[in-house]
Amino acid sequence: MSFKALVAILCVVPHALAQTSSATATATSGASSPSATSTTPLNVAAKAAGKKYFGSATDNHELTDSTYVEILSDSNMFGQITPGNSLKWDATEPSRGNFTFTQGDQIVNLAKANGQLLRGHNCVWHNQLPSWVTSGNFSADTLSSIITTHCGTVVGRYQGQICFWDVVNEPLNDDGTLRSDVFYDTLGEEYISIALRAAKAADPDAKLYINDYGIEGTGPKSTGMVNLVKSLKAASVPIDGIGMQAHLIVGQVPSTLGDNIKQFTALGVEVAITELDLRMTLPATDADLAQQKEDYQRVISTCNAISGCIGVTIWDYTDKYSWVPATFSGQGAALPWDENFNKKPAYDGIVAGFAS
Ligand code: 9MR
Repeated sequence: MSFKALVAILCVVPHALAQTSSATATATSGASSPSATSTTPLNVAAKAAGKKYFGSATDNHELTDSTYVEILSDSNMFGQITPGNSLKWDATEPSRGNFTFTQGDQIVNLAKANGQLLRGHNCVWHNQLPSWVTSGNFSADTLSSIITTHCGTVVGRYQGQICFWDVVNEPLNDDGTLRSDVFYDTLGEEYISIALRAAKAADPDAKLYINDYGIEGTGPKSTGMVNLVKSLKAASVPIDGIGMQAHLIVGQVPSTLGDNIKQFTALGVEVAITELDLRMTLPATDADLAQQKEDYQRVISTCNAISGCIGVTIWDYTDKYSWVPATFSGQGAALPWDENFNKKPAYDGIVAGFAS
């Protein structure tokens, strides 16, 4: 086994990364687009600031793109990888009891070969569920056992290899109440503890998270998360972290981001920013890109200032593979690299955020 692979398996954060990058640091973007000037790789910047990693999501179909893979695989740039789709329920247990890990293994093996940490995403979510789960009309007992088998098998498959797990994804409504889905409607709040306990049994050393969007600023949804974590802790349910997705809009970073991260860490859990991107209306102007740089810097420096905010993951790194345009018509340019792999001003904002 290589040193790099061993480091990843032990969930240890490697030290003393070189201050160099194989990626081109000052590539210019399109004829007139402003580009980044920093030569500091992002994971190096995060580690120098005392964070565990700076990471990126990725997806299997992107791994045939050699330019993409070369940048993704640079552990000075990305110290952590999240599989964007391949560990979800529809990918891992498409029919009951039949587990498939080909896609998941591909990304896990890539990260291990690169010496990168992994975040598992996810065990239980209302979305991307196979119809056998949503339409099974299962009793509470049966669904409980289905969740236990699913989370236990998926987390157990990668025991000792995936350091952080989004065990429960997006459980909250915007008003802070629990979302209606097949799990909640059948089992009530208990489905969350069933999933967390199964994950804990399968990998006692993994950090177990609840992950959601719209909990970046204070408000009813963040309060709902606080109450949920309090109630889990009161019941001795294993919970280690809150994942703040942070799918944000340029010019609209919540002013209460720092206060909110602090109210989460005050619960005795860690916080990770798990899916950061900052979208804008297209076409992107130079002013938009300058504002985006400021916004990335603000999010990163806010996490940087709070020791319980342990790392930041962007939801893929290049606009070429962002989820945004397909979901929000007319919007995009949300990531620090443009679709031609040129670094945007946002890149400098991230480096400055870790340096502040
Ligand atoms: O990036 C994922 C995209 O490829 C999928 O089509 C989509 C389906 O719901 O899920 C995307 O990832 C989501 C993540 O799992 C949870 N938070 C929101 C992300 C963006 O939609």
